Amino acid sequence: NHRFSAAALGYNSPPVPTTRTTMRATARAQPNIALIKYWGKRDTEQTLPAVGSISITLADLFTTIRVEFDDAFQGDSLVVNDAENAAMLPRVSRCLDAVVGGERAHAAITSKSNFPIAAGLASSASAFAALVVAADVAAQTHHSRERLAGLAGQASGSAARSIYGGFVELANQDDAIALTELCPAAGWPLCVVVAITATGPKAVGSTEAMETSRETSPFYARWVAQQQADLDDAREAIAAKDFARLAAVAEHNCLKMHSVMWASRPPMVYWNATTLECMDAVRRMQSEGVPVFFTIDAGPQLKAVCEPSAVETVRQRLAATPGVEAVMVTGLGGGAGIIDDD
Ligand code: 2P0
Repeated sequence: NHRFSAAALGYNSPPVPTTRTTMRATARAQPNIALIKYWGKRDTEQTLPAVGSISITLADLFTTIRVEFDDAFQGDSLVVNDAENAAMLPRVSRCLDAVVGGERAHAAITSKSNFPIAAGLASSASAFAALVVAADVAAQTHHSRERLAGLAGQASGSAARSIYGGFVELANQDDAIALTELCPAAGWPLCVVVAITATGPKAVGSTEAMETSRETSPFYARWVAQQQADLDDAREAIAAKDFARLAAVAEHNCLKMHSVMWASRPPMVYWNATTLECMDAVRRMQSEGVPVFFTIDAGPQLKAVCEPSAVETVRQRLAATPGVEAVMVTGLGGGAGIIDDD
């Protein structure tokens, strides 16, 4: 996946400098949805989370990132969904420094996602997971998968989980994180229906919102203290493929995280009226015996997790909920990997 230009190999001699090398690779990663949420940092420099988390990696939403290092580039550049993106570039450049080293050649990065970005759909997770994998192969740094997860997690806490597929646990260690694939996607093939209730960027980014919660929410310390019990409960539910048990702990953990946000100063309420309508639709399905539960992240979209037998019912009911702009249906998928785009 790396290539040396014809000039570097001595063909077409002048006027191209003979030392010029370009190295490139393209990777794809899927977003993940946390069932037991990450909210809060213990170290903002290293982006170390205050709590562990458990997520599912999705199958059909993805971000594709191409990284090309070239000695001749004058600086890094970033194009996201066909538009130059200066705002994200410093964070992307820092991530490349961490993967490749500060002495690296400059890079041209292009990113494309097939779903709305920056709307609470974990686009930073799929983006940074794909970025570290592409950069590692382009620069031939040969990091281990665990190391790549650590590097993705430094750029964005949730991105570490998108290196892996299926059900993934991120656990806190002394001064690092550890990732475990609890169950592969095919081992318990649940479905996710995403109800889009509003598009466009969110009001407050997660990084800033987490800090506000840590500094001001009276519930933050309790949130951190209770997380291990929720992780243990969810891990056991996944091992037993006990849908009702996973549903109960996931909804509880989600509502607890949002309670921390609501009680922050200033308060952070990511939901809109349609989010609540969707929650009500899920409650009604549950009362009818449909195996489904909801989770909501730092945005207004509702994600309904269900057994495959229920996916058509869940899709129809959420699509028919007033205010829902669109629904997306996906299964669970694998971790980040290189793709051949030539
Ligand atoms: C999660 N979220 O576990 C939680 C639930 C949103 C709500 O991880 O500051 O973009 O880059 O580490 O990973 C979103 O936060 O934040 C997130 P940073 P990130 O999925």
